[in-house]
Amino acid sequence: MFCFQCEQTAGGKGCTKIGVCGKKPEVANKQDELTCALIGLARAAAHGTPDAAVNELMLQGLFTTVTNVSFDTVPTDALIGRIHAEKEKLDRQAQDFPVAELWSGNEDIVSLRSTLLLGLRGMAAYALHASVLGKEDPAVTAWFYKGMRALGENHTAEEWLALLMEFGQVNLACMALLDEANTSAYGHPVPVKVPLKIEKGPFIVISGHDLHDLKQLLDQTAGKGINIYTHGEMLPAHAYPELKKYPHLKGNFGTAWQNQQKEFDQIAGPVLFTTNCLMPLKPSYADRIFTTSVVAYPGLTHINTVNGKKDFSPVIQKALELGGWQEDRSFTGINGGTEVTTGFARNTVLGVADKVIDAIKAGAIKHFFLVGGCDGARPGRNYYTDFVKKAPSDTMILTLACGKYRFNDLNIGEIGGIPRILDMGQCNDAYSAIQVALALAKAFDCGVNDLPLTLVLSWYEQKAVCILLTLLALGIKNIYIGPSLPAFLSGNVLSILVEKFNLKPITTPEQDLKAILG
Ligand code: SF4
Ligand code: SF3
Repeated sequence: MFCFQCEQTAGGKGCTKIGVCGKKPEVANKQDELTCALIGLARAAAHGTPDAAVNELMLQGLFTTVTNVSFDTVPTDALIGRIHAEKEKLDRQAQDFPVAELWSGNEDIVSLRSTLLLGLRGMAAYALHASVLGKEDPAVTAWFYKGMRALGENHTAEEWLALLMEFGQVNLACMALLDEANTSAYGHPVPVKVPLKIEKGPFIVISGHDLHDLKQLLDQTAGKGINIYTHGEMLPAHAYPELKKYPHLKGNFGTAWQNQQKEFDQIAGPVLFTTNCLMPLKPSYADRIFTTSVVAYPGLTHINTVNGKKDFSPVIQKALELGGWQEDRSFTGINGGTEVTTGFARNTVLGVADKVIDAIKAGAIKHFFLVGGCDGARPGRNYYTDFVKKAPSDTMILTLACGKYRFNDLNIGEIGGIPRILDMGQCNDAYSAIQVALALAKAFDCGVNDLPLTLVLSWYEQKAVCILLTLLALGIKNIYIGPSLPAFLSGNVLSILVEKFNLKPITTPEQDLKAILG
């Protein structure tokens, strides 16, 4: 096996024996085969018109290979079979890409090609979430084929860089599509305080990014005496009016994904994983984990879509069987807080834009930091907690994705009635952050790079890759990135990004704050 797609890759170079994430060699090899089959499908699509089912296969195939999504070869094998069947229908001549060549060749070319592939994997997740809500952008869909075909072609370094920038723009369109899908289905997020307590009685914890799965689960549990708690990236769901209206959507359980093996120990309710990040199971809770969509783990009950609907009865049954805890249980965030706030997506923040602009002009707000991205297990990730704690009291912290659990239970005060930590949502809500930045730049009649705004990002998996490419494609410079640099960026490719975009690896909170604030 070879895999170097995520931040925790072995030795900062690549997993070759088994994944640090727990992915076994046979799973990694099967996912390579799947990727090569998808390149074959993209080639075939150039000679025919892929229908909705083929488009969905493309998204599912790419999303399956995202870190902490699938630990099972069986559904991957089934996908490969379906991809080959569709490829035959589109063009019998089209060849899969040779698996042996997927990660080999000139170091810089492999780096650039891999960056595009990993970005496409991330974007597929967003496109799939939008598609289950009935939203599709033909230009985005078409680019999956273009990008996957490109992986099987020879390009110069300049051409690969141009493809990466084009991809970044397409991913912006994809995040806009998902924003439109989420807000048109569930309304615009509003600020909301979310308790970290589990009430007595049966409950279900739902993890991952898929709001449509949550909606179906809420409908199917209504009036059954079962409470629903979000976990990980599902937290921002509480802010959507059409989801928050359910009285049994009670609160949030646990923190970011890497703490699940500890937090799920002896949990008295089932946990449903709608997307990443699933970790290898521990015996103390293995009997109560359920998967759906592309998430897969051997031996677990998987909830399939039948006629466009999911039947969560097995999860509901498990919740009733386990019965929950006999008394309310209080939990805290990483810093001891008992509640967290979310819902500061673009509509809310732009709704108080006048106040924000006045506060900047009056000097009450000196700087904005976007401190967000994926979380992970590395000790160096305390940087982000310390950064937020040490940021001066006249600075605002925008945040998103699961990296926020490092500090979202902190109370660091308000500026002019606006909390200093503003949770904008999931990783894909980077779209909201971009909209806010563009609106501020317009109000001040300057470029985004001239705003008192610095992005301090944490990365882990491939959705972070597609977002970073979008930010670079928008010309955003001076982004701080950590806790370590991607193994898939070769020395030369990294030099180009540093030179062109002034991409900076994080150092210490003190040093970086000093450099930013001068
Ligand atoms: Fe290693 Fe990350 Fe790949 Fe897992 S996803 S095998 S940890 S590089
Ligand atoms: Fe987190 Fe896995 Fe990336 Fe959507 S849930 S941000 S790591």
